[in-house]
Amino acid sequence: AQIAPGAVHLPGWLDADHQRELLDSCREWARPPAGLRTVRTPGGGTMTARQVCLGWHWYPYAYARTVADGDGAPVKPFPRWLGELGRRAVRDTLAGPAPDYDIALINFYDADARMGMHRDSDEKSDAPVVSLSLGDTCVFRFGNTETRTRPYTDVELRSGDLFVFGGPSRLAYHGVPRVHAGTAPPGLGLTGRLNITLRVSGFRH
Ligand code: MD3
Ligand code: FE
Repeated sequence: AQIAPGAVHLPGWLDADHQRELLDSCREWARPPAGLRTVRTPGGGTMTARQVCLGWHWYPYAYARTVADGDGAPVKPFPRWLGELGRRAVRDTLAGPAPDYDIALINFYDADARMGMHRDSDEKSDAPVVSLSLGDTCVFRFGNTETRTRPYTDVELRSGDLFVFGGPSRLAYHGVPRVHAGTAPPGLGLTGRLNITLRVSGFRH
């Protein structure tokens, strides 16, 4: 379903087997070196969702090749198959060119984690962002490009859902006001929620 121009939600895009495979990969990526870390903001706060990056390491508010706010190790490589998955996601949702994805940001939410309203503007490309959800259902808040307040649309994101944000939605404010604990598919073996976003850096390599 199209939520706004360029913002398309495909519930259940990943079947149970593909969800489990992606979860296994996320667990590997979360291991040190350059594994799961707590994101500290320049103002001295900490994000409640913990994160691991592939390809380029994000820290508020720029990208680098090493995990300066973690163990200092080089960021893990972005696998080719993940780029193929991203292109397939775009092909299934939007018209337009097939992007060459080179960044994955993986956010791990426990029951109390949230993400405040923000825009993703640290990439130098306007290619669509691909979002994949695993585990617990969350409330995803999709706003507007002008303000971090109303009007916005709340959508439930469930395990296996795909969301693609391109065109005029690429710079919209968005956030995750809540996670519904205990709603993950019983067979998946995940407590909490995972979100994988695929992005094009637009940087010279
Ligand atoms: C709309 N992640 O990683 S996914 C993020 O569920 C982020 O972890 C949330 O916001 C999460 O930056 C929301 C949906 C999402 C991701 C990226 C977007 C929506 C977006 C980029 C541009 C516009
Ligand atoms: Fe975001």
